[in-house]
Amino acid sequence: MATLQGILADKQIKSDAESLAVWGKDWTNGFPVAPSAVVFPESNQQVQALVEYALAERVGLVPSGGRTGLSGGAVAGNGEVVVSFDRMNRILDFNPQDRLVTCQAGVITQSLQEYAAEQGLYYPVDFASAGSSQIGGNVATNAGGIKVIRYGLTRDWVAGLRVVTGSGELLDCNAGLVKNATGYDMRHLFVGSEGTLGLICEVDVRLAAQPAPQMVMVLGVPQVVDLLNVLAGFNQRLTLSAFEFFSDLALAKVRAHRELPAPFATPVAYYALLEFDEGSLDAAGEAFEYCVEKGWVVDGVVSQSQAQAAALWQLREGISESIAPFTPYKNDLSVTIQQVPEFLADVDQFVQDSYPDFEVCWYGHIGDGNLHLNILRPQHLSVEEFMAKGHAMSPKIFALVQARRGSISAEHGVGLLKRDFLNYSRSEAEIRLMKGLKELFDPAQILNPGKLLKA
Ligand code: 2HG
Ligand code: ZN
Repeated sequence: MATLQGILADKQIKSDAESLAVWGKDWTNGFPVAPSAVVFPESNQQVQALVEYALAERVGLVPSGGRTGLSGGAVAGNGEVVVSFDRMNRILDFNPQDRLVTCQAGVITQSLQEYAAEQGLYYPVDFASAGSSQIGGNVATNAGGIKVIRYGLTRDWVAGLRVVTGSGELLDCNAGLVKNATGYDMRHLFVGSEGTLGLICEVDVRLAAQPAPQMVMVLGVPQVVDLLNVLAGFNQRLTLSAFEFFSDLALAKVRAHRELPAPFATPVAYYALLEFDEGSLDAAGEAFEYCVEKGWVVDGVVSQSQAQAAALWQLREGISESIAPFTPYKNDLSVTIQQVPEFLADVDQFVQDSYPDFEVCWYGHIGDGNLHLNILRPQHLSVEEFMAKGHAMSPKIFALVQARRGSISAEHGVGLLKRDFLNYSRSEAEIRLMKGLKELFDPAQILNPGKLLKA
């Protein structure tokens, strides 16, 4: 009989109740948490041995990174063994000519950002949970975040992967090459596969040139439709690194939570947060004046120092944490940028018609079409009552997304939360082919069972 003790040292195995509770879940609530053990491999060979073990014992493996996910992708609810990459957290190699850094999957995003800066380079994928999330998890979910309009998603920076499939084979995909026209690029299949096709052990990450120091502007924009006019007005004059938005309700929550000052004296329905190179300040000033003349923007503030830039970013990046105590009904949706105002109005209308006492707290990455929909729980409803209403709401909201050929999960993944709704964004034929790929890479269905695809 195969045993975990035959593969790993005692310190690499945990099965006490507290550890099972901690490593058995991510930031998503509401799913049962019941892993049988948590293991901490230290090498690709140990990961392979764990897959052999799972095949022999017919037990599921749930890969686990920083557990900051919001779709239950790292929840182990069924006696699975959680494979944590916490001990595979070394940077293995750096190659300045190729601007490539090879990371073990458990390297924290922020550590990679800092390492890149030490080399005079830049890792541009960034988001509020960068201090805890891990590179392997970012790749598994194709993490997006706040710089996508300039730098793209995690996928764009993955130059190679070492992955163990559900058959226990270690694949070496693309090895850091820029050009490689030898057929199917399996690296990209693993990006966003949520641990269902293989366990990501190592990632070759391409780094970018360091940008100039950044400046941040926050603008007051009364109408949603004008957020896109402002975006176009700035895009015509300069290169933006970020274009985010939040509603006045979102601002109120984050300000109360972090005791932050208002960006300007009079509240406005929506705010845009823009970031750009300091050399673009004059062009940004021109764009600002143009937007004010047009009546799209009624107020604005620009950072005078790096500290002020960071303080303004808190107004956006602190929102998710600040509303968590309200146990919000959460969704992460996208449509093409041009459809954002109409889509947002559709959702607002639906919520108002169906649940007039619900408040929508809008924010997100509007510059790339990604809206975070958070509906706050009214005090008179218990968490259970509110979640039941949320459950009833989901298919209706997803139908609005589907009507616009949008995505029911723009950047947070499918996991358990969206699994049963995948058909709102992917066709029957696509889902059939996805299941075929799952069968090919994980014939015994041991990798992150029950996530992304229904059995
Ligand atoms: C963000 O952009 C994160 O702040 C979290 O993706 C979004 O909690 C959310 O809805
Ligand atoms: Zn986001």
